[in-house]
Amino acid sequence: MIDLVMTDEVKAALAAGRPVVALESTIVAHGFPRPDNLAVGQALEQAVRDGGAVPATIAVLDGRPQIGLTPAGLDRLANAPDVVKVSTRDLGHLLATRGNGATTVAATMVLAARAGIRVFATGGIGGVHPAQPGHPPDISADLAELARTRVAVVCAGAKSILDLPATLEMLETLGVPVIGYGTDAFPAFHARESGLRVGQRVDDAATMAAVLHAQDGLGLVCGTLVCNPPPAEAAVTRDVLDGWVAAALAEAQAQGVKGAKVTPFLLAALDRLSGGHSKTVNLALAKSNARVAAAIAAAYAAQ
Ligand code: PSU
Ligand code: MN
Repeated sequence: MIDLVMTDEVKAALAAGRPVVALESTIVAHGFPRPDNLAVGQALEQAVRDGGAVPATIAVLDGRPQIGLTPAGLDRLANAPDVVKVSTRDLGHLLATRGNGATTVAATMVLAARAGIRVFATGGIGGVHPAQPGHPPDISADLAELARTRVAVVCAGAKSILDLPATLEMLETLGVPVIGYGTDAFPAFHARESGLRVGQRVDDAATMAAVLHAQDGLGLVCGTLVCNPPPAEAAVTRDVLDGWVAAALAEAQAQGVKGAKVTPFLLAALDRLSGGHSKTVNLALAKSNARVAAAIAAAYAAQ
């Protein structure tokens, strides 16, 4: 077995059965521009602590999976020039070649599950990208991972740059539970509503933890999507959002952006087109998700 490098704090919490929340690292290395991104990573860890759990930011450094980062490790993740975006299929090669990687939702789920962490917070998951004429379908590996790895992912839905109806259908096809946390709506990341509904609604952390225990008891191996709408004071309306997204997609198409570069390109374009507001919403919702994840992890550990 590959060794997981854990911080002392994470190791002690897991050994004692205390709540731990996994955090992804692509959002730090590639989701927010420098120099703000280090502060984003720190803020997410603080939000998990404020919610009563231990944060475990997950990444790969020198080919070794990190479950929890030291301050120096987080700094490296945010600022080193050679940190690649790593999804599940990239992990083996990155480990074997001793590379540095920021893990997507999918790769973070894999490593969290290996470490025995049941709850994970992110901003928004990847999903089905809008069809582009002449291009094959682009569907994030986050969806496949949610179908086969037992980690609950607290998010504000799928990123608003995606085809949300198609993403929701794919989650249904894959058998992934999609649960609204205090809402019946499937959030649209920057907006609290997408016009789509979730499968079920849960209003408190204890019930959410009970759902996870019930899934464990059935031996289900899939993940769970816990959809927490963005905080009302930061969220934008769907009309505003639709305008930003249409413009960002048009830029990506005009420039022929493809593959793993699509998501970071669109997030950067959205931020420019929104005059920086997109980033403000992204940070507010990621912190909110970290707090909710901490509450669910605490309730899960207590049951
Ligand atoms: N949401 C954000 N910022 C991000 C991402 C999501 O607000 O940087 C990242 C996540 O790590 C997610 C990834 O797993 O984008 C999806 O990329 P792709 O579509 O290439 O699978
Ligand atoms: Mn893709």
